[in-house]
Amino acid sequence: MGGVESQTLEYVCDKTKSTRHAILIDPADQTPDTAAKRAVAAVAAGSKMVLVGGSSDTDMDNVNDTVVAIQEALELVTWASSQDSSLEEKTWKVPVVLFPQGAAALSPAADAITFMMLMNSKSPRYLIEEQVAGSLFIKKAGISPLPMGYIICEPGGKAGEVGQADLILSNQTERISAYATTAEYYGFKIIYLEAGSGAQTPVSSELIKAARDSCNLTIVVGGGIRDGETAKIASDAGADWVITGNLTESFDDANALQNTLTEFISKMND
Ligand code: 1GP
Repeated sequence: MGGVESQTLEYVCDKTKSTRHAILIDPADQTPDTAAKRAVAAVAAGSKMVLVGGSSDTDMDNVNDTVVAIQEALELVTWASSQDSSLEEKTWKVPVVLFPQGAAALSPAADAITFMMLMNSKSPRYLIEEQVAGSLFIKKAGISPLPMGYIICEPGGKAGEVGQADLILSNQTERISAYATTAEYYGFKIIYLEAGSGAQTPVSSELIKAARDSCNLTIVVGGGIRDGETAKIASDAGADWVITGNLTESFDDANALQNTLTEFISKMND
C-alpha cells in the first residue's frame, strides 16, 4: 500500500481524536446535487467523513454520480476558503468513503472504501464473495481499502435482512467480545457496530463497551442515532466514530442541517 493510499486509513484510525461524526449519504434516497449540499453542510458543522452507500437500490451510476458531486462541492469550498484567509482550508478536507452494498455499487472517484466482512452474515456472499468480486476494481481505481469487520446488532433493519445477519442481541456482550477479538486477529483495523438504518433502538452501550474492552480497533457505531445525547452515550461507551444517515436526510434546508449537526457534535463531545 502506497503513502497516499494509507493516508485515509491513518486518518480514520487516529486514536488521538475524541469521537468524530460522519454522515452517511444513500445515493438511492437523494439526487447527487442534494447529496453534495448536505455533505457541505455537514462538513461545515464539523463532520469529519462522508460515507456513501446503502443496503439496496445503489449501483455504479448513482454511487459514482453522488461521489463525484460531493467531491466537486468539497473541492469548490476548499478553493473558496483558500481565497479567504478568515476561513480554515483544512476543515473541508474530509475523505469521501464508499460504504458499499456490494461489488456492483462502487466509484473510482472515492478516496477510500470500507473493505468489510459482514462477520455475522450467514451467507458466503457477504463474508467473502462480494469482496473478491470488487477487489480488482478497487486496486485499479487506487481506492484505499479500510479493512473492517461489519457486525450487525439487533434490530438490524434492512442491512440485517439483506446481509442475512445472525443478529447480535443487546445483552450478548461475550458474543460481541468474541467478534471484536476475531476482527483484531484477522488484521482488520476497524469494526462497525450497526443497528440498522432507522433503527428504533441504537446499538446498546453494553455492546459498545464490551467491544471496546476486547480490542484496540477503531470502533464505528451507527443506526438509529438521531440526537447528540444518544451519540454521547455511544461516545462514552467507547465509539471512535458515530454515523448518522436518516438524520441528515430529514433536512432539505442546508442551514438547518448545519445548525442541527453543529449542536449534535457539540453534545456528543460534551
Ligand atoms: C446505517 O448506521 C447507519 O448504516 C446510519 O443509520 O440512518 O439510522 O442514522 P441511521
